[in-house]
Amino acid sequence: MSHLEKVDPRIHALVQQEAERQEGGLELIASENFVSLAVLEAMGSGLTNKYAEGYPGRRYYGGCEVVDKVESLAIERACELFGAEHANVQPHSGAQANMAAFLAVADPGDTIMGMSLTHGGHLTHGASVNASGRLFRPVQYGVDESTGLIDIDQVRELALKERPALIIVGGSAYPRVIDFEAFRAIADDAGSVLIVDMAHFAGLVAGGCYPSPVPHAQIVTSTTHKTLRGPRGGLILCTGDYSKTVDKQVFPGTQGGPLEHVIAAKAVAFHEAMQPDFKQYAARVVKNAQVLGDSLQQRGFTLVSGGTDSHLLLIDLRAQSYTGKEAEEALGRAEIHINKNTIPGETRSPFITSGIRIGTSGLTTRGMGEAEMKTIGEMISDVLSDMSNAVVTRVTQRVQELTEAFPLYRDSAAPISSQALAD
Ligand code: DSN
Repeated sequence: MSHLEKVDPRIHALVQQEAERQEGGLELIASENFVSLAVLEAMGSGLTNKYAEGYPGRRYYGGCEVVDKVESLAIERACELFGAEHANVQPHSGAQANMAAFLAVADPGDTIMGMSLTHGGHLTHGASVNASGRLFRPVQYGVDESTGLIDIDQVRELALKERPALIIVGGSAYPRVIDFEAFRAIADDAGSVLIVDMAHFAGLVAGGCYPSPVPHAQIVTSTTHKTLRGPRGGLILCTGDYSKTVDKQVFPGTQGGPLEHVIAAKAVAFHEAMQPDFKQYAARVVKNAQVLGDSLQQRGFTLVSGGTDSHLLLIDLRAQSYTGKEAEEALGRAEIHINKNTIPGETRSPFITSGIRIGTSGLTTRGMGEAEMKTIGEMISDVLSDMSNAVVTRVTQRVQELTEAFPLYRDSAAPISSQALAD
């Protein structure tokens, strides 16, 4: 019996239940992935007990000699993995990384420029409901609605008119490659700092199948848990001349004590991403997304931008008789997990939406390939064209066959719920 089971059987049971849910379903949420047991073990370690405000060698607490080594290793590996001059591995999340990056180059009240949320950007890139849209003066660019591609002429025009302190590019629902060089040229002409939020595609950059923003942007922010397949957390990379200001805005600017157990897990994930098989993984993620996209297109679905260069697909449901919310719920009943998502030109609320977003990072981690993606495209299409219980039941059986053929943690040395918690 694990300690957790002995001390708190209710939470233990819920952890177990979630482990079974993950094992038994098809996780196609584009921002999710499955960490290795090594990452999980580092995250569940006693490093959580240590306070370490400050940075390696310059802490506000004694006894930091071990966590200094952990954090230094994480920094060193992040720089090596992405070819960056400086890394800050302390942001607790992508949102925190973005806020610290913004405050490093802009003051409250300054103009900032980011891609609108409904066009594939992110909440933290200046949306009115987010602190980024309240502390700063946001101006937003978008995609050309007829192509689904970033309208670089609009970006240039807006940047030269508004002369923002910063331009941020990257987001949560843009499936295509971004021209970072063009963004940097615009930022230079407008007197702005270029920040790239590579949260979604960081693992693809690490695996060499998506262009790196690092040579072009002064600051690159990321999460570590999406395609990069690390623990839930944030990361900032920057050029040497921004290192001091970025570090200052993470701590003491926006955060207190770093989560050294999570930083250790980030270091493990960076190490894993430097192994040759991670390159193959990243390439398979993209190929799988393309095959799944083709399969859905063959069944009559419309993909925003016509396809993908990454791990994610954005499906435009305006020609269908159901909303994104209804699609998410119907697929969820069959244990196929995707999320409703706004699309460019959205007219419905973010709780309803006219689109869904699908990603292949998680199922690729499970070992699924092109044949499974074709099948999954058919399963998604079957459920969405007939949401009856009979179809859902039939598809759920196929989901079970697939998940049993591609175990997640079940056949590992220890199950997800007890690896980090075992005696
Ligand atoms: N909420 C994340 C996503 O799903 O893309 C981004 O922060």
